[in-house]
Amino acid sequence: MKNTLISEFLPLNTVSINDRFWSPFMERIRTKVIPYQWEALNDRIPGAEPSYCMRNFKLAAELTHPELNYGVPKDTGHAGFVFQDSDVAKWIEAASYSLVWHPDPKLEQTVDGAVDIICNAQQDDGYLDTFYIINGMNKRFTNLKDNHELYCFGHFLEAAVAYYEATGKRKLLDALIRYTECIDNHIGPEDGKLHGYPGHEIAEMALARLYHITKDEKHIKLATYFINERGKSPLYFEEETKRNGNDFYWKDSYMQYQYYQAGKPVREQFAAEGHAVRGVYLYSGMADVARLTGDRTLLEVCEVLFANIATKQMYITGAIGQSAYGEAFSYDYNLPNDTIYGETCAAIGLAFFARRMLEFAPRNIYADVLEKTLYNGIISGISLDGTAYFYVNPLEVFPEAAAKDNRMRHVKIERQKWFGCACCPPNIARIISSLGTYIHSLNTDSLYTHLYMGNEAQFTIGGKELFLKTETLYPWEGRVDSTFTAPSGAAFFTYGLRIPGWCQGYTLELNGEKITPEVQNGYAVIKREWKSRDRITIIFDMPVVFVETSPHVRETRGKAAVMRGPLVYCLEEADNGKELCRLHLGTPKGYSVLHEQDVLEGVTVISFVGKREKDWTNNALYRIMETSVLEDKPLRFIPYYAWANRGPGEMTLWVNK
Ligand code: FUB
Ligand code: ZN
Repeated sequence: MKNTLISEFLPLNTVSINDRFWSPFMERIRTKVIPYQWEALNDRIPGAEPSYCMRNFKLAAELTHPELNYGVPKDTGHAGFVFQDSDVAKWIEAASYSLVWHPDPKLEQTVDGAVDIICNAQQDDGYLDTFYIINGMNKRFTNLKDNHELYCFGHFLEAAVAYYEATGKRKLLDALIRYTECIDNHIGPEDGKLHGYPGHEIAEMALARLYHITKDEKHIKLATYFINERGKSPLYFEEETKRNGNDFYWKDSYMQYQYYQAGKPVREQFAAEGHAVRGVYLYSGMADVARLTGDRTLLEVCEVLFANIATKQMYITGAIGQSAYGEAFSYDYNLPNDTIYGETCAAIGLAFFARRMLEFAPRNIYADVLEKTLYNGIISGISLDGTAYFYVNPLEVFPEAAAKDNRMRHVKIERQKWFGCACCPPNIARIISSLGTYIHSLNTDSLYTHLYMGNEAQFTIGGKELFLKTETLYPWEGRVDSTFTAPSGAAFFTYGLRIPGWCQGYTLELNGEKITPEVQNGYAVIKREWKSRDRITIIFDMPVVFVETSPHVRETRGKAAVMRGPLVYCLEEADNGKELCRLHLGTPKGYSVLHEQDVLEGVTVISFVGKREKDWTNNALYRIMETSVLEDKPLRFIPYYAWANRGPGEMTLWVNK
């Protein structure tokens, strides 16, 4: 496997999306979210928790260059979380992607301004973290476990690469290359360096991305070191804790160092454990390093970890992280719906992981998870008007419980304008604005389509340049039409189209003729010479289906979820009244599946006559069980991602069978 680049997703600048479902999301990110988040990072949103992010950078810049005056009072300390810097990094990344598909000189100027402030805070030796620049550089690198230096570094690397790729501007990239050198000078295997690694992973995948640009072996070596050193005995975090008198918050927890995925070497970790975002960011970095260095043992662990998540610890929406305690994975088949954590960032991290596994092999198990997260558990994190966010994504809410039951303290029933810990909003912005890089992947002799949406892609295969234009109303309708254009002549290659795991039946046509190509790992593969006007039409059957969970899952016993295509549906109080727990699916005789353009920015609504448990004649709390207690009740389901856009109320995804 050494150095074989198995396949790569087409880069953002070669894919343009024009899609009925996704384009409005992308436009909202561009026109509302990115400008709104810039205001939030500058503490200019009335009524929202201040971010302090840019204020910290300005202060750090003023301390570094006393001749500068951004107007931040000198006695102001660092404010917000230790990882506040990462918010602007994610924002720059999102803005960069949007500049690729929608050039905007004004936005570019704003980013340039932010980059100037950030770079003014950089120290002579390349160091760049406002928490320590403001609080005392003598303390830096003394708490890699908890203080997020390498996390902020990783986010900035991603931002720097994205901004460079979008604009060709090197200022931030060069600053980050210097910061990488600074870290390399302090951390690594050599004597005299700290044998540490990130307490919150992301630097691993960010360094892999930097390496992609620089081809500097030092960069991939550092990523590999972070991964291989993690969890080795003697445990760096333990030694660091003792040496520097740091706290160890998880010492009495069942997780211990596995909270950081550092309780054992990564190759001995076979189930996803600990903080969920950290976990999936680490696994994504492991997949990158495995691919770039040809490390099969690392790939095998990634496969095992992916399977553990997808088959035992993932919600039907693609949400992960079952436990608010530690924002963490918990144990197999434990999938509570109301006390779930399901952080938006964790679903995003899972999409990163799935995308990377697809680069190893086009397998629909990976693409199914990618699609599930994108259409459900990720976009549930943002309101339909793009101005409010969920951090926690429950699958069931009962407003009074969310307010008064301590086990649900973390659950909000309405999206928030911003958060003190605002990791999720800019993370949504960066994944949606980079959606173009999640659709098709390419290797020397094959093109694969993993996600279906309206787009036009440009790629080169066998020395020939080709275009592939896709038109579809997916996920509302199952028909997808794709047409090749081959201006430099026909090209011989394999085209693989994903057959989604949810799909029970489909037809495939090539130039109007029905074909039945071989299906490999969930991809219909067509090997031929492709020429201009070759047209592939795939029509997925998209009936309404009821889905149940494995009998090992206690929380959904006797319940089923409604799905259509990749979308998971839910019931809301706004459509179905109170006490959703009394509703039953029954045995519906027919469904209405109607696209309602004026509902929730345009959604396909599913309605049918189900059942409701009748009122009791007396108002007792208990009674002897009776048999016939159900009455007919029209049920109206909306896509889960669109819930909580019509004011507070109950919601449930799982419904009594
Ligand atoms: O620690 C940084 C980020 O804040 C994590 O990824 C999120 O889970 C939140 O805790
Ligand atoms: Zn988050």
